Amino acid sequence: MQQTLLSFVQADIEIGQTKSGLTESSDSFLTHLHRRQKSPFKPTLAFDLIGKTEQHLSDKLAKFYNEQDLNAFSFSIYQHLADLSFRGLSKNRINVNFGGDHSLSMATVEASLRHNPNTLVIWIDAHADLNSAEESLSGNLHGMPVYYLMQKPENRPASLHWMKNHLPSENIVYFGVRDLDHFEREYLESKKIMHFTVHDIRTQGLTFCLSQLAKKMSQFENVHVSFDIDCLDTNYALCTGVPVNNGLELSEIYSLAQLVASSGKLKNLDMVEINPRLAKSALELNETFEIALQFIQQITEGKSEYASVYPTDSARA
Ligand SMILES: [Mn+2]
Repeated sequence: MQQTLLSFVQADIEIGQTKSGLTESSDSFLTHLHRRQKSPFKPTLAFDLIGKTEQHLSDKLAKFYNEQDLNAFSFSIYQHLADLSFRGLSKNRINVNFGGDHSLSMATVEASLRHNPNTLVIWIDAHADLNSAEESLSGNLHGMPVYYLMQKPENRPASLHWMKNHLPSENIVYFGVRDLDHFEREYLESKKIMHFTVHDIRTQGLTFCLSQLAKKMSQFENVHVSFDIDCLDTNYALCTGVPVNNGLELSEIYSLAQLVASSGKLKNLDMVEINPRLAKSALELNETFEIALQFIQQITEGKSEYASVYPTDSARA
């Protein structure tokens, strides 16, 4: 059977939020994958392990309410992750960064931009993750990555000077976003950042939204997809820290995945915020990893051979 080889980085970082367990996600996913490889419905994906980087929650939670808090923290793990992700990309195949919380995308998007500044980021998430430390109510870093990616390097706090590239506001598109605070809403409007809320997708139609996205993708050489599992509706087992209802359906994320696959431009992919410890059962965790696996397969190969065997929209209808 023809297999697709992908680079795989274990981005076991969980300090961007407050629930332990995200550092176990990539190992659990690999266990799930190995079990699946022994089943009759073998995935066609194979992963080349590039490396692993770990940052566990310690007793003292990392909270960031201002620049001083950011500068008091060592981002060496993030810097290391950026190097690993860049190494994965340099192998001339699609790289997957399996998280971890969404703060890790500061490092992986930095790697994508280092690889090619002409990169479009597609941020698939219930949240915009667009707060500065000063604007954040929670002080959780996983709500801030896009803000710091979009800052000019010289304006960033000293602890983020390892980030050499900046993400222009026209280089990002949001998909599935629906839980925005006032600051983020203003930011999206003032910077004219392209975004498709779930409401937009339902009122304008998925086909129209995807055609707009396709037009945007055509202006770029490379695509980085940052996939937060909480983009999906809470009907699905998500095992995630900040679920938001009225989310995307599986068929919608698979259509998006196929569009990206058909462009042939995907280079780097984040899969974040699946916390095995938040699963109510082993079955529930399996379902979530199965969604992740199918999404990765669809977005890298443009097909899924076993979608009918495992949970799908129709099975849940
Ligand atoms: Mn997120």
